[in-house]
Amino acid sequence: MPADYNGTWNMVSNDNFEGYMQALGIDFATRKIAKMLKPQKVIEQKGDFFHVQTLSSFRNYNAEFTVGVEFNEETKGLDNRKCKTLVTWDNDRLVCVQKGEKNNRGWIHWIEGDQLFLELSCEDQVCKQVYKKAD
Ligand code: YOG
Repeated sequence: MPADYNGTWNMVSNDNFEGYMQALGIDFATRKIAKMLKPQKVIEQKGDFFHVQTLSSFRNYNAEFTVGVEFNEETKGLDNRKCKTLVTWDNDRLVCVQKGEKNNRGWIHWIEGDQLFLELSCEDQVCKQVYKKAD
């Protein structure tokens, strides 16, 4: 039985998002706006199938994937790049590798209690985010 990520999760902290956005080549004006956001993750999981929505007042991002199945990801509204993306289980952690123009790109999710953790990596930058489960 894989871990259960279902739910609505609200951001509580966002460490080095600036460095992550710079590594992705996001322009200054967009970074200024994006830094102020407190996005929400809405996750629907059925076994190994995930629908992850990252919602904010500025932009939304939508990802659908099955763990273990590589797919073509286009980061629309983010850095607008194309990646070959694969998400796998590492015990109860979700580990994502985004192969493309940027080196060392990917993310890791895990849950501790009512908190959802996310580490986003690109090149030499790591952004650490924490979300809390909504009531
Ligand atoms: O999530 O890959 O949960 O897809 C990363 C933003 C800011 C837009 C969001 C909008 C990267 C301007 C998705 C913020 C910065 C800045 C809310 C992270 C790029 C552009 C959408 C992600 C995974 C794992 C699921």
